[in-house]
Amino acid sequence: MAGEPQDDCLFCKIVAKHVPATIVRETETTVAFRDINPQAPTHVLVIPKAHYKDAATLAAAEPALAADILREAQTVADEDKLESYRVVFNTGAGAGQTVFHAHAHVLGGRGLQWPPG
Ligand code: IU
Repeated sequence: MAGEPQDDCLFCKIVAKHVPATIVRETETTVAFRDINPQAPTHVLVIPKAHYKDAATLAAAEPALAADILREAQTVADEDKLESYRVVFNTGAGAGQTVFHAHAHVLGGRGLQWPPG
């Protein structure tokens, strides 16, 4: 069924607390944790507890949950006192997606270049 936990999904295991992560926020529908390989002083991943393979699939199936992710990204930025920050949804292997459970990268705490690589 759409959104059900997947046995082979690392982020589902983080949601279930079967794999450790440095969790900074948790709501009824989302978890936010520090990226294990940070690319900026703040690098937090905000994920839905429900499993969707990418952000577009999540938004199509549960738009309110996609909105929860964006709200949580702002709250993470507020809590880390970021004046500016970037939210990235890598979608598809060609764009650098390596974990196929929807997630927003929240990056900040240093100058960020545009365009990204
Ligand atoms: P990507 O957009 O799918 O490439 O992002 C996946 C991120 O998950 C990436 O930045 C990894 O460093 C991060 N990550 C993690 O935080 N903890 C883990 O155990 C694993 C990956 I594996």
